[in-house]
Amino acid sequence: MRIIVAGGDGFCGWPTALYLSEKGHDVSIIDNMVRRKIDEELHSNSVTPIASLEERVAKWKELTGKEIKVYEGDLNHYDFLTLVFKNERPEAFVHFAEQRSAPYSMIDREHAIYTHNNNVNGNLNVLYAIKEFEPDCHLVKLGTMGEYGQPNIDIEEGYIEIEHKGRKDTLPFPKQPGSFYHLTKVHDTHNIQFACRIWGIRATDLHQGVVYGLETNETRRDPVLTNRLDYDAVFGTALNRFIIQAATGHDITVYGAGGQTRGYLNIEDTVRCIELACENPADRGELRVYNQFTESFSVKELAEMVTKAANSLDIETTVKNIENPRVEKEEHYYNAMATKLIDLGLEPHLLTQEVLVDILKAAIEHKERVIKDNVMPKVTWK
Ligand code: NAD
Ligand code: USQ
Repeated sequence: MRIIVAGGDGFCGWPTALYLSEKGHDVSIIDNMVRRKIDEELHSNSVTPIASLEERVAKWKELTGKEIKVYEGDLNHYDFLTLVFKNERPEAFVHFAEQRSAPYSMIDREHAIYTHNNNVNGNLNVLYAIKEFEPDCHLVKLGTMGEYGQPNIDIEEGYIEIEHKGRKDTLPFPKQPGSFYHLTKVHDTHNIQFACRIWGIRATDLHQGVVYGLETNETRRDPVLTNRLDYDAVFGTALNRFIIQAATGHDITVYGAGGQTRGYLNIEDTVRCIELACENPADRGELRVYNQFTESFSVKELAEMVTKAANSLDIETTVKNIENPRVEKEEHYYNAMATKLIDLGLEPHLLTQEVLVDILKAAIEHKERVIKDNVMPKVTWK
């Protein structure tokens, strides 16, 4: 298949581009490199040293003979996007290219507005490009489990059957997102749903949980292919942060009571889920929603698991319940469904002690790169 991976220089996008290329697809990357610029803005970095995108794709070609084309540009520049669509004529458009940090979106008004402009308008451009140039192209869009929030009922996969005053309907599951970032994903979902309904676009919205890990079979092939690994309080996500904190002797930062429960998945499952979504396109006019995670944990449980893994390498850790910078439920019911990707053939890589120790070893290898001042949270929701 001809597949565009937008956001193909990022944490999820880069290993996905490699995986799809390895599987024999004709892959092109779109990226405007804004994530690397945000590192400069935040005076932060990836724990793992990362090569430039140019070096990455050149190394991939040298090792495999496979070419991944690169289009450096912004989804918000419609002329640029038009050109890519005309050149590539994509059969699937995998859309990772958004500002994905909740804390970044909550820094101040400018960052909230940037996140909304970048994400909502970029996605609208993609919808228009599909309509205008490749109406059969399947949009595989990265959404988030955080669109649903933490309701006191089971979370279904996108839709819920409701009986109200004697009548029944299947309706979108209610959304209660927890940051301006998570809100952009809800807006995207609504725009995609509308475009499917009025223009007959085909789309799959992957409501992904928090991703952990860093390497896949493809990125392990050479240090130049290594993936990024974020640890700072703005872009680092819970489990990866805890592992890096353990590696550097920092306290493990559980926010508040620590009962916050989310769906999690290994980056090795992210790449496979994208492949499954691409191989099973939605029908014209259909918006499919898959919940993309494999296991649920509270942050308290994650801290305990990381402690055990660290102890097995003779590393002592301290878990600290620090004041929660976010406004969120700290103890709540959480039972989310995620069966559709399993039905399509996903075989989850579960969070074993072995997996934790593996990520911990990668963090230890590069621990001198961690800028300690970036670890404690400074952005607050209020
Ligand atoms: P990332 O920031 O590492 O990667 C995103 C990439 O998109 C970056 O390389 C960035 O430069 C690029 N980009 C951003 N805006 C762009 C634009 N307007 N035009 C072109 N390129 C642009 O993020 P990630 O962790 O790889 O996440 C990828 C997607 O998956 C995001 O949409 C995110 O919301 C979603 N997601 C991520 C996680 C996670 O735990 N990392 C979990 C659930 C969902
Ligand atoms: N948390 C801690 N300590 C930390 C960091 C986080 O207790 O040091 C807590 C947070 O308060 C939150 C939970 O861990 O309750 C998850 O936070 P996170 O930073 O790991 O994840 P989140 O902000 O939700 O965002 C990440 C990605 C985002 C994606 C989302 C999936 O950055 O792109 O959409 O995970 S989900 O959480 O399912 O919405």
